[in-house]
Amino acid sequence: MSGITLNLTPSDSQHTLIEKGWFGEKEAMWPGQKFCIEVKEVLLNGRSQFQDILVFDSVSYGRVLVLDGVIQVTERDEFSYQEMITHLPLFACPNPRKVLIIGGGDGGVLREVVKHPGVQEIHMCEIDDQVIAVGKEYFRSTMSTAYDDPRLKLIIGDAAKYLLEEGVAQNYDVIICDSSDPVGPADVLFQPAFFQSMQAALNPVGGVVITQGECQWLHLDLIRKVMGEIKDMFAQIKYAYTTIPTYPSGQIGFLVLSRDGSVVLNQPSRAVAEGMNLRYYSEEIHGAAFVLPSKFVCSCG
Ligand code: SPM
Repeated sequence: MSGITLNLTPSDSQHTLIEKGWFGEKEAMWPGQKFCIEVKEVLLNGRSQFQDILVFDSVSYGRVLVLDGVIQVTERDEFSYQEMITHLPLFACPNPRKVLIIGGGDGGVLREVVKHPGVQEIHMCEIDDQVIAVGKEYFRSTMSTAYDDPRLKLIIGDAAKYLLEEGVAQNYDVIICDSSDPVGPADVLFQPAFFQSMQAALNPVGGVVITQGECQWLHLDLIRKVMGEIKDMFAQIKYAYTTIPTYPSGQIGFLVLSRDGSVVLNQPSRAVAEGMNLRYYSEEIHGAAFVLPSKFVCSCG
């Protein structure tokens, strides 16, 4: 963590998203609908090399982090996303020892990964050190709580480049791609070449990849397209989802992938240990997350 300091240039653009005390999300990926949150106080509004960053305290959702006009986390419901994108692959993987987090600079996924005592090495590749700095400054007691864990190696850089150059040698047991949406810096993380790099970096025996998989209600075409593009790369391609009120349409999905046909993706391979302090994930919800509505199951099952 040392050496990363908050250093944003001024940005006014996100203030246009706050009108009469209400923040309204940019709706580029969900035309015709807009989620709004009542603002108590704007704490930060600036621009990093990669994106606009806004932090505000809200009236009913706690502190909120917004990147490029899109809500990334609110303190009230972030645990649903962070626990599910972390514990679905970590509990499905029979023996997770080495984990890669892609993105995740706010620290929430890292907070969950460190709860697994069997994990020996955690690599996190985040392109924007300013998201880490913002997490450290504004979410230090809620999300950015594990940056001092001795198992962590932080890589500030482009995950696509990192995986191409270093991935094959790593043999990760779990890869978690905690990306923002495919508009701006995260676009590359939804391309087939990036999935190929994750496949090459994954342990072929028992390894599990999970990626932020957008929303069944809004992005079925995108989900179907990505699943089609990667169908020859993995022995198993499954889709799961979680509920979360502050993401568009109240839910977000995950692509859950393995090169190993024998890994059971939709069930935990171990019991939840005492003291993990989980608020959303459970053995039952692990299985339920893979049960899709019949309208979607034919495309994503
Ligand atoms: N560690 C939390 C980072 C959140 N990353 C995912 C954000 C996705 C935001 N957009 C959701 C749109 C879903 N259709």
